[in-house]
Amino acid sequence: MQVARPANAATVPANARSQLYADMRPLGLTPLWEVLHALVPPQPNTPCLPAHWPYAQVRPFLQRAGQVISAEEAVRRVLVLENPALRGQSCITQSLYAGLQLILPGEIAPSHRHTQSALRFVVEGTGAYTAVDGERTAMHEGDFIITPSWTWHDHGCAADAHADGVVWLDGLDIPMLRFFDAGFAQNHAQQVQPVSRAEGTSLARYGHNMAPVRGGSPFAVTSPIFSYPYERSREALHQLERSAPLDAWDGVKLRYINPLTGGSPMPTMATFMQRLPAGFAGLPYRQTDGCVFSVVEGTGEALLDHAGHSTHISFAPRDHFVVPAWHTLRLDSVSGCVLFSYSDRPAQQALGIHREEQFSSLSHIQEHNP
Ligand code: 1HN
Repeated sequence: MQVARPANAATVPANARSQLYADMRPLGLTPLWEVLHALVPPQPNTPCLPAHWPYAQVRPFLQRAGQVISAEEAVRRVLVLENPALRGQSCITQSLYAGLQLILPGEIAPSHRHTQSALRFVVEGTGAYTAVDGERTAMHEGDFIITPSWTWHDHGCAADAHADGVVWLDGLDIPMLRFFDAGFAQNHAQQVQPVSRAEGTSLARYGHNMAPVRGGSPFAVTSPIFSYPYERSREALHQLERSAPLDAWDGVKLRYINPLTGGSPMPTMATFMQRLPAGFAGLPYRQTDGCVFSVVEGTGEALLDHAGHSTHISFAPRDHFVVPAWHTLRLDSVSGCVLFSYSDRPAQQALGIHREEQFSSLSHIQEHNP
């Protein structure tokens, strides 16, 4: 019996392969062997770039946006932080959205709901509130607030608030829902949803290491606490700085939790708050989850390395920066600082694909990076 032998480059006419590709293209057929290496890279090779949005440069544009459109007309008056390598795609990493939202005194941002989960991290100002599912919470600088998937939410700002209004960071899982084609949205019949619970109810029920005896989880897989006040996170970090050993990579870093599960507050996004003590020089690490940082207090340096390229970000309060997946990061601070951050880690963990590599010395980094 004759055995058909696979052709190799030497025996095949020069144009036979390209002719095959051209002939089968109309059928929606394409050769895997031309793209295999790019599809399954030896290590993550994100198209995202590191980027830094200094607040001193961003703030004037937010204020100008406040002069050209109302929150009501815009629905949400937001400047999107777009990754420089992904312009036009409204995302800061391939899986995460980030934007800075401004609300001015007396304005409302009308009520709606969507399947995308959102986090708010309050950057500047006081006098605004956000409402989730009938309960309002006042927004203070440094507070971390959740809008669970498919819950009605609107925002407002007191008429007597500071004229520059209130600015917060919005973090959403928009690209993930786009990837899954699972996005739905609806407008509420009323611009401002009715209040049905007293302010502070969710924190009293779930925010004191206690939980109601009966009843399940009001927001399914999302935390029942929708505002995590900065006052408490800050105090925890400062106490740990004084009384417990530092982590050589992170300084003092805590993750926010869903108190009913101990897991992340949202199914798609993890959030963190960390303190780098004065004089801290962190060791390098890299993770498969690209991470968005919001600088709360103090100044410092983020030193990134990826595929032979180094990036140095000198950050100040209210700045934002993004560390893409598998970029080696180390954090330094001469004065001491506090950083909020979020990533898609719980989604990766649910899929069993999250990885982290911690380097035990500064020189080690050279050996590992290509
Ligand atoms: C949204 O609903 C908010 O509720 C902010 O404040 C940003 C970006 C895209 C889609 C929905 C908000 C958003 C958003």
